[in-house]
Amino acid sequence: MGTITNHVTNGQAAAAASDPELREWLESFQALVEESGPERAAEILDHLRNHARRTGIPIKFTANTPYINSIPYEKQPPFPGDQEIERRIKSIIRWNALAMVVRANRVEHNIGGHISTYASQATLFEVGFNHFWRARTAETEGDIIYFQGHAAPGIYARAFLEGRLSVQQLENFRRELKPEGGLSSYPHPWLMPDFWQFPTVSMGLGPISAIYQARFNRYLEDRGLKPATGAKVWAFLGDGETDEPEALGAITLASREQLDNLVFVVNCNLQRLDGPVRGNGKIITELEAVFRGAGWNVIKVIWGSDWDSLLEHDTDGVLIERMAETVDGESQKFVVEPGSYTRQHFFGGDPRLEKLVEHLSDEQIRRLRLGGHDPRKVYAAYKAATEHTGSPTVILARTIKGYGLGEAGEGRNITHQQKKLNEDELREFRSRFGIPIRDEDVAEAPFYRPAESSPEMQYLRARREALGGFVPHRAVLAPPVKAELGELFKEFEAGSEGREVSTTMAFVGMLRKMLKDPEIGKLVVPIVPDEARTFGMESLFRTVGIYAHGGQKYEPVDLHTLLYYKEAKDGQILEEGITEAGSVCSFTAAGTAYSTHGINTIPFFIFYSMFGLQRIGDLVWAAADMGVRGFLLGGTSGRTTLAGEGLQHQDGNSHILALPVPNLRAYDPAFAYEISVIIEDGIRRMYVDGERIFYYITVMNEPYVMPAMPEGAREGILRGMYRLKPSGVKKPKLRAQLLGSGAILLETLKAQEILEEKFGVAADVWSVTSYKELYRDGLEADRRNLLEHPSKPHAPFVASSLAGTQGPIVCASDYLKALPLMVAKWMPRHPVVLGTDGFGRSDTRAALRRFFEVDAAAIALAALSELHREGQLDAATFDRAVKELGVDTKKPNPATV
Ligand SMILES: Cc1ncc(C[n+]2csc(CCOP(=O)(O)OP(=O)(O)O)c2C)c(N)n1
Ligand SMILES: [Mg+2]
Repeated sequence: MGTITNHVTNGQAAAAASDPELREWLESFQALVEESGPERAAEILDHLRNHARRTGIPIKFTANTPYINSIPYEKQPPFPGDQEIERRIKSIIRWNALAMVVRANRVEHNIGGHISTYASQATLFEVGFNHFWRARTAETEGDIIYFQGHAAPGIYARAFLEGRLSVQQLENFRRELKPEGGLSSYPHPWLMPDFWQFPTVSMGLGPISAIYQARFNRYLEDRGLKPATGAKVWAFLGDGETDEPEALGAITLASREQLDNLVFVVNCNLQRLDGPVRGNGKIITELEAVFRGAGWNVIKVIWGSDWDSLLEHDTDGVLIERMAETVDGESQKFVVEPGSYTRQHFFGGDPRLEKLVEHLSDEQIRRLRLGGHDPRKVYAAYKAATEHTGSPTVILARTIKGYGLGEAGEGRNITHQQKKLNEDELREFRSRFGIPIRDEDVAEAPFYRPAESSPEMQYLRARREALGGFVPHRAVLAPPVKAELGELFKEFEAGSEGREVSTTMAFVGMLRKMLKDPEIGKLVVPIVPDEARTFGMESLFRTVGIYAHGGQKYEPVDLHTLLYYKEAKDGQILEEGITEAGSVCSFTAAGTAYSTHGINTIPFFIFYSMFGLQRIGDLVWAAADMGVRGFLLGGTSGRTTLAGEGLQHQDGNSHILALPVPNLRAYDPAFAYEISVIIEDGIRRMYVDGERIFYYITVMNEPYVMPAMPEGAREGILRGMYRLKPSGVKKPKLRAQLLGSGAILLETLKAQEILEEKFGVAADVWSVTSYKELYRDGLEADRRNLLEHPSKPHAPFVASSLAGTQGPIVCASDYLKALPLMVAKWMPRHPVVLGTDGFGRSDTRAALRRFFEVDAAAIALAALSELHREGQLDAATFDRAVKELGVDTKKPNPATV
């Protein structure tokens, strides 16, 4: 203490040496710090800065601090563990993680896996495992950890030491289809439901999910659904990963909401898959500015303990200056080259720098450890992060990709893809980390697990016991919901009694009732991305409130109205603003709380259907992997139902995009009772029976009278189709079967009238609520028929429903024609399909339906045309139909214009 230069960290000391005025200022500032303390010094600096601004003096803006550790050596807490034993444990895990990948790729060339990511991350994980991450127990909530996906081998290798995974399972890394089971490539809760909690490997999804998870944890606390605890959400991400828009896109939410229960750890190994993340720049500096600018607590862990004394002797600040000016591409080079190179190119050129490392051999220079590989530095950062309050923390930890791989990949551009090591490389790695495997065995890359009685194993167990058990670990914690919801939905089966309502309004009515229900009411989580008014949900603002951790600090402009914008700490609605990505993360957090927290929250996320699966499909895929429960509501859906909005808004796609998600049930209902049957059954299946499914339901904004539910329709609604309105014509000559869905069902009913009244065709109308359900069912029947004895064939539901019917089948929906076509083969006759392939337009519903050829006239003509082709209808009647229905047969194909 005492001299100025010891406290100057950015090279200003060098300038001060030749600038007496500056030196004087620095000395008096130093005196201020010593006499009045750092807080007072900071206050005075603030005043000075403000004064300078007021006087019009331009002050440079920087969100950066010097390129050194945020926690100086003097403030570093003592390391509480046995560093030597922890190093040995970590070395063994390193070896097993590497062996797992090497062995897998020997047996099966190109099966893949990653060595170098975990190699760079081992210390960042091990300090967490040994000192920070609490498991969930009956008493403690447990921390939530998003592990970087392709570091999975390291997590498996640790679980192997912990006795949670067998040699056999390790052998079968990436061979999940082996009869005895294997380990999934990356964290996939669907495939390892007792182990992984959070799928992270699609880059960017982990970080944004972690932010909303931390926020959702707060929401549960603020609403009294769980006690407030000190549990943290930790998210590990790669430095390359931060280029994904999702990774950084929600960081201001985290600071705005003061999520001090959230810690990001960015593994800054300066490399991504192909090469350097910022060869010509500095990723740590860039991220520091971004996160600090967003209001995060930023902790840089750049240099290991070996650098402490060098920095202490850097009295002129030249070392810090050199650190700041070295671009990442160059830093990477120092990892690959010998110490002599670093002496010459990093420490060289300035006698003061050269002198700093005079006492070190080239080998010692090469081994100067970086912060992310030094447990003491990492421990200090984690401790500070967990103790910090008021904002989230990001730790920017400098590591080396492929650490310890030497020639085989340490710091090399090829290292991300390195999966095979030869005997020499294995031997070197073994020796470097001191793994007790004999020379003659090393080529085999055998797994190594010390005896149970060894100090390593005892230590490892003791640490995890002290922290409550093993992580990661997933379990289903919530008991089934005990709700009998039939009564709740009864009113919707009666119809709207002449009132015109849209299915969205009907859904909102159901939501309102569910929110009031004594059993499930508090579990319901409505989520909207700034569309509540679009969907007529604003009445809920007042009744259940909009969630705001800090309550409402202003008087809303519409306070005097009945439905004013009410924000409240215990508000129930998650009004996310314009972020479908963020909203779906909330949906996922709420829909997996049955596992994460043991709470059966039931999310209803309603959004513009075009900006749903199409925009955030990968997040929905990850939610599906997690066994999410809840309801996605695609609002204003249908290509021709959303009048006026045009090409980008009108959705005729989403039911196609819902097809690939295996556990997503997708419905396109037309009437209130169809929706209520689907939701009631859905809640029962998910929350009472515990099925790993979730729902996508499209709702529309077109108002019409909701009919009462026909007798016996329930099963058909759920399985995908039912006969809604049989023809009333007695002894007809001609017949037709009209299948309508969602928005187009009413057109189908109109077509039925036209056919009966004008052309003597008796048409039955069917409501198809889900082509996806029909498709799944048909495929399963086909498969059974393929595998089983032909004497007892299985009939697809679509086939048995239409069996015995007569006349052409016409299917019409507001979605792509591919939907009905995929079940066409199981229909008794090949159907005519009408749909809305092509770009939408802005116009009225009637004009759009005419344009896309899905209006009543088009449906009626399709039936007549088919009858004509079959020889049942004469040419003159067909021509009359074209004329009377006003169909333009020369119009271009809407699918391509
Ligand atoms: C969305 C997405 N795009 C691409 C990939 C393929 N991928 C896997 S790891 C990786 C590089 C990761 O680099 P970084 O984030 O720096 O992590 P590191 O391995 O260096 O820790 C890439 C491109 C992916 N998993 N997800
Ligand atoms: Mg990286």
